Formats: sequence, structure tokens, C-alpha cells
Amino acid sequence: MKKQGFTFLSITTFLMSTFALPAVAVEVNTIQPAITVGQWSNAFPATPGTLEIVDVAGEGGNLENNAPLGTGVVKMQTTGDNSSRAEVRIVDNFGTVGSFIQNGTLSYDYYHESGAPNPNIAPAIKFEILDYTSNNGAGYATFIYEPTYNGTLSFDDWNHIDITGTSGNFWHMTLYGENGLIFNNTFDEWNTAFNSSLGGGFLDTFLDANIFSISLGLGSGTPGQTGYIDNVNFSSLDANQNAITLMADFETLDVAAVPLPATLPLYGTGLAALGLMGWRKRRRASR
Ligand SMILES: [Ca+2]
Repeated sequence: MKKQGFTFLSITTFLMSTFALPAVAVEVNTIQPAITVGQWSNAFPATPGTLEIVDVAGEGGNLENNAPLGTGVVKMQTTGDNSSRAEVRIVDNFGTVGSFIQNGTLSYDYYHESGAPNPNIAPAIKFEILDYTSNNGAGYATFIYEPTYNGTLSFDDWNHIDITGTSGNFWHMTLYGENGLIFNNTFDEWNTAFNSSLGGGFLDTFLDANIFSISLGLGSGTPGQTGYIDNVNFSSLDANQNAITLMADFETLDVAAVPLPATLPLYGTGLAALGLMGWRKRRRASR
């Protein structure tokens, strides 16, 4: 009981301390090397796999021509290692499951290459869920939306995915001790399933569980895959009915737009002056 009290307190503190989410589209230029609350981060920095923001301008084909938002995207690759993962994650307060079912939207775009070792694998989108009022000791799980369980995959092109609480099938990694390996349940259907299996009168429902991260990624168990994602959007309402909005456009930094430090032109002038002196010396010597 003491441990549960501590967990409740620390999680509540965490949720209250998270940053307010911006209400406008944000250009994301950097993936943090390890989980940083409120920022897009590498979810598995110690695991083989690469994750980077790349510019697809000049790549040609649909990868470039149908890029959903700007020319910057996140490229993710798993290595030949079966444990390899490439996953970008943002940890923050994304409201309750109940609010998502009632008000929420989630969308992203991914590019799916043909010729991959496993043609059924495309970048998935995930929620981490924490039911911090859970009293049965199994109130944490990751819920995973995989394109392959949600219709026909389109190869060598960008695909746009729209998800709500009543559309979009997620499987999960064991919430409330229940079997999560059912691949055709929406969040609304999971709520019905949990209510049914947990029995009537159970106070601790799925609806008050908190969504505390959003991830997009490949792996594990899918070596040698390449995927691309961009244009990630989430919206819902918090406990006070205020909007929670996430809009991410991944772009590489425009180097030309970064102003030179004030000392650099002077440094350049100094180099030119030194060069001129050398030229004069050589000119004299050659006379
Ligand atoms: Ca972009």
C-alpha cells in the first residue's frame, strides 16, 4: 500500500509538472538523444537502429514528390539485429483515454518501401497508458496502432492515417492483466472489453487512465527495415476541458538561414589581409 501511495504521488507530480502543449504547428529540427519531457526524443538510444530528420528534396519519386509537409521527414532504420529499434517519442500529458474516445483525434503520415525483409511492417504509432488509480497492479501498457492491422498497405508512397477513439485498431502489451493480442479493437471497443472482463461495479475503469506519451517507430523483431514519418497531429481535452494540441512538422535546420556570428566577417577580413600580405611578399621576392 505504501508503494502505491508513493507511485500515485510521483505520477501526479509528474503530470502536474509537464509543459503546456503549444496550440500551433511546431517545426521540429532536433530529436533529443534521450527522453526529454515535452520534446521529441529518441526512445531507445542504447538499442541499435538509426533515427534522424532528413531532407527528401532531390530524392525523387513519391518520397520527395508526395512528402506530406515540407521536405523534412523522420527517417528510421533498424539494423540486421533482431533487437534493433528506431522510435521517436514525446512524453507529456495527453489527457485521459475517456477524453480521447470522446474528443480525440490522432493522425500521421508514413512512407512504406517495397522490397523490405518484412513487407507487412510500416512505422507504427503508439500511446503509453498509465492508470494511476489502478488498484490491481497492472495499470501500465503500450497501445500500438500498426498499419498492417488497419487495411491494405500501399507501397512506395506516403500514406495518411486518421485515428479516433472509435476508428483505428490498437493491440496492447497487457493492461489490467488482460490479453492485448487482439488486433481489431478500437479504444472504444477496448473500454467495452475491459468493463466486461473486469465485472460490473468495478470503479477503476479504462476511461480515467492517462495517455502520457506518443511514439512512432519500427521494431523490435523487424530487422533491416526503413521507414519515414512526418506530420504528426494529436488533439484532445484536458480535465478542465482545455484543448491539448500537438502538431509536429519535422524539418532539417535551414543552415543558410542561420546568421553568422558578428565576429566571423571580421575574422574573414583578417584572413584576406594576411593573404594579401603574403601575395605582396611573394611579389617582391619574385622581382
Ligand atoms: Ca516535414
